[in-house]
Parts: sequence; C-alpha cells; structure tokens
Amino acid sequence: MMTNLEKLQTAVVELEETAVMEIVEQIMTSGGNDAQAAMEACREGLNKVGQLFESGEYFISELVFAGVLMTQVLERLKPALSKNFDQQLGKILLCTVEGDLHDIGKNIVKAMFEAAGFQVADLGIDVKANVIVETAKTENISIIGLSGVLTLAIDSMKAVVDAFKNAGMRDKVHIIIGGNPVTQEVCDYVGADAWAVNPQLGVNLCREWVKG
Ligand code: B12
Repeated sequence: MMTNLEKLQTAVVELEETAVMEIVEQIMTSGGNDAQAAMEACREGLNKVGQLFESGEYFISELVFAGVLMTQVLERLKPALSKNFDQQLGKILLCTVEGDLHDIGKNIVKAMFEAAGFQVADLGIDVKANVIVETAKTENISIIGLSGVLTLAIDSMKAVVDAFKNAGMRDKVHIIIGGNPVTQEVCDYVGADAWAVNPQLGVNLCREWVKG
C-alpha cells in the first residue's frame, strides 16, 4: 500500500491538483506533524516534473503549473512548518538578477523562507545590482538571496557582489545565490558567501546567519 507521502509525490508528478490538496488537507487536519516530510515529497515530485520536461513529455505550461501548485501547498502547510521554527527570524531580500526573467524557482524559495519565519522583501525579476544595494541600505536588510537560471545570471550575480563592495557594504551583508547553474565554482567566481540549489539548505544556512 502506498503511504500518503508516496501518494502525494505521485500526485505532484501527475499534477493532480485535487489529490495533492486533499492529502495536504489530511496532513493538516491530523495535526500537521508530517508537514516537513510532505514538503520533501513535493520537492521530489517537482524534480521529477523537471525531468519530464527535459525529456519532452511535459511542456512549459506544466512546469509553470507545478510552480503554482507548490506555492499553494506551501501556503497550506505553512502554519505547521513554522511551528518548528522561531518566528520573526528577520528580513531577507530576494530577487532574480538582472537579465533573467525566470521566477518559478525564486517564488518557491520565497515561500520556503516565509514558511521558516523570515520576512521576504521580494524585488521580483530582472533586478539591477544598484537597486539591490539601495534596498538593502534603506530597508536595513543584511541577508541577500539571489536567484538565476540563465548562464548570464552568473555575471549579474557577480555584479551585485561587486556593487556591495563598491558601496563599502560587503562585510555588512551575507549573500546567498541559487538556481540551476549555481555550483561551488560559480559561488567562488561570484564571491558570494554561500550557494544552494536545495532551498531548504538555503533556509537552514540563513537561520544560522541570523542567529550569528
Ligand atoms: C520555465 C522556463 C522558462 C519560462 C519562465 C517562466 C517563469 N515565470 O519563470 C519562460 C518561458 C518565460 C522562459 C524564458 C526563457 N528561457 Co527559460 N526555461 C525555463 C525552464 C524550462 C525551467 C526553469 C524553472 O522554472 N525550473 C524549475 C525551478 C523550480 O527550478 P530553479 O529555478 O532551478 O529553482 C530551484 C533551485 O535552483 C533553487 N533556487 C532557485 N533560486 C534560488 C535562490 C536561492 C537564494 C536559493 C537558496 C535557492 C534557489 O530553489 C528552486 C526550487 O527548488 C528552464 C529549463 C530547465 N530545465 O531549467 C529553461 C531555461 C532556463 N531557459 C532558457 C532560455 C534560453 C530562455 C530564453 C532565453 C528563451 C528565449 N529564447 O526566449 C528566455 C529567457 C528570458 C529571460 N531573459 O530570462 C535556457 C537557459 C540557457 C542558459 N544556459 O542560459 C534553459 C536552461 C532552457 C534550455 N535548456 O535551453 N523560460
């Protein structure tokens, strides 16, 4: 017999919205103890959706829908997820960097940060380095999350780090980068403090930064 979590993962892969939300609802009405495991199951499902896209079985519309579905799931699980965390962890600035218009990944990351108790200042897509630096300054934000999936995003991320250097603020902020092309090598090149493709790892890192 398939467990609820296995069913959930399969339903995500098959983009069965009703089934997904039913299982999520069951998890919440029975106390929400499985919320974290449910998130993991959804992420695995989402990875599979990505693979189906790569192999040509799914199209962009399906991928976009998977992103929307994931956001819905997170919204519902959020109360149970944040139970495990300290509330009001502080503020993080998040955006997709200049030249890059992809935001499905960023929106998932945003939802996960919010679920963990962060307040997220989401600047959207195609955001210029100077806007990021100015916002960090005026809103006094010390954690910067940069997202990008295009190869050119790597240089835009580097430009953000350089802009913080030029503003004399590099040692006042922690910068974390993420997105499909990001690796340790990219992180070194960009000069960021950390990188993560798995958003949960990113959230964990930022929690450590906040706690000092
Ligand atoms: C959907 C999509 C689109 C949609 C975007 C819709 C939207 N609102 O985002 C549309 C159709 C608009 C689009 C447009 C284009 N796209 Co496109 N797109 C994709 C696609 C299929 C999926 C990207 C995606 O959403 N993945 C799913 C998410 C969940 O994954 P993710 O972004 O990696 O995010 C996860 C992690 O990386 C991490 N993460 C992400 N950000 C961050 C940040 C932090 C701080 C942390 C901790 C973690 C983290 O968490 C996320 C959740 O797990 C990819 C192919 C692929 N397989 O990646 C191509 C792809 C990225 N696109 C590509 C291209 C070329 C384009 C276009 C130039 C096409 C064109 N000729 O017009 C334009 C570019 C426009 C622009 N300037 O940005 C290329 C990029 C090639 C390259 N190396 O640069 C790809 C790789 C396709 C390909 N194989 O050629 N695209």
